[in-house]
Amino acid sequence: GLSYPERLNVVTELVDRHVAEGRGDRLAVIGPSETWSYGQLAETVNRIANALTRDLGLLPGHRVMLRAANTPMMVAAYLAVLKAGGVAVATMPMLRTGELLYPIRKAKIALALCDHRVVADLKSAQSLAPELSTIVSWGNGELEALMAKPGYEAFAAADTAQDDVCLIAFTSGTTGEPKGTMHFQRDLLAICDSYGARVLQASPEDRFIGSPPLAFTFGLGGIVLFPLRIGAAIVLPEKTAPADLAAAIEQHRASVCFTAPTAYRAMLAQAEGRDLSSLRTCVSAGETLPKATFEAWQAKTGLPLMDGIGATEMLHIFIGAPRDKIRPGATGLPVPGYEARIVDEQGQEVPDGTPGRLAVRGPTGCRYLADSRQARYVENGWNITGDTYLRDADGYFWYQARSDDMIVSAGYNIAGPEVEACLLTHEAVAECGVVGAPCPDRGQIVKAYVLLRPGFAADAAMAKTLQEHVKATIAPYKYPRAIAFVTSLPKTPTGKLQRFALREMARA
Ligand code: 3SK
Repeated sequence: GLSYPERLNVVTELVDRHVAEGRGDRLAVIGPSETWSYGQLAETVNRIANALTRDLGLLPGHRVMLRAANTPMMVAAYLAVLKAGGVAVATMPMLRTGELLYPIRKAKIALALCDHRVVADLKSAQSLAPELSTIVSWGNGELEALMAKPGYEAFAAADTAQDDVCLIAFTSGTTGEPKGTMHFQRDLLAICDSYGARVLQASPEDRFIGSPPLAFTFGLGGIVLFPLRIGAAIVLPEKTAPADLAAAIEQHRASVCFTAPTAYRAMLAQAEGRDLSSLRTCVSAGETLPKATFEAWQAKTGLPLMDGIGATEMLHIFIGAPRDKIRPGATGLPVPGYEARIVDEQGQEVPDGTPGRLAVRGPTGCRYLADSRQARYVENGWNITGDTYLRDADGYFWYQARSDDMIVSAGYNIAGPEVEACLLTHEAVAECGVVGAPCPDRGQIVKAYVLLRPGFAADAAMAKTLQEHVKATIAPYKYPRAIAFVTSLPKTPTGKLQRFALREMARA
């Protein structure tokens, strides 16, 4: 098993150790306009940690919201919160005012650090949630003025315990409210020392790149924690759309890539002529990896896609396969340190070959922030993932379906009920149901079945209007790419929407 000292601050392990052991000049972060060595990263982290504790009143255990795209400053701000003993609550920059309110209120956040380019929505959220008393932006000189103070270049890491909570990652729920998943200082090392060391097996010469936002723990682990643990470099391109990712791989000779199958497929389609020969390891997660995508990527690059399933609740990937054990079509084997099994509705293990609920346990696991849904997600110490899987006789796990209403589109988890709630705020919508429809490119797309109020025309212009309404109200990636106008929706006798019936219609 993995064991860590009782007193543990992850930033000492992830950053300062490299400097202390003479690796301060090694490349740590390659951004669009700045490149930092490990020494420069350590100093930037220290300057922010001093600003947080000396100027902004941060005490160990305080929660700090972080809001930015994947930039070098976002990485440094994240690490600074951890080094100061705070709790990082990162949010995706595309979240809008309404979506920021829940984490602010639920995690009782008083302080936020934010890239000035995406501060507008956070300021609007602040006007509705005054408990967020302080927002400090960077990129406009505000945070930089504090960081520049004399004596701020050094900072002694907070004396945190290995089981102090250091991050809360919010996951979207199927039934509306997101859940805050809490992770300990030691968890951030545990994923590096299990998946990172035993499955990924990267080297300090590697350059890591990827597209998932750092607020999604898939991105945090793959793009930040795994490289820092081994003293490798992080590449953070300005844009992470598939064509931009391929260009950045070529430009920076990136060797380890973390993204979703959708992005690998799009890179195949859009990266014609790009030199991807620097790639050595390509991890695919966030949605199921079709065998056809595995084969097409291998044909183009000569590399197998390393499939994996993780969960925000578990922090990172818990089933995957090292490259010499990959079976195309299967997600893989439990990551060393984790156990996985298939259980029935009563929690009893089912025989190999039988589909059932995937249950997992290991060094990381689900601890929701003040949420009664904890009991539903954890049964006798086993985390129930919400996916239907089967295990074959060789111990490989094969994905069957999702057990809930979550739509997984291009790696994004989108809760159908949230999109429904948004559509219902439009004057033309009387009723609606939102489900995932199969899509060869994105895995699934968001499809809305809409019943209009009398007097509104069910035409292409209305579909466009509703799509724009969703994009303007919640994060744009959640908008329904397909809209079907209907005259009635399938309901139970008690009037509850039958999403399974809509899913069948969407499959037809
Ligand atoms: O498989 C996922 O969706 C996931 C979620 C959180 C962290 C890591 C992964 C791969």
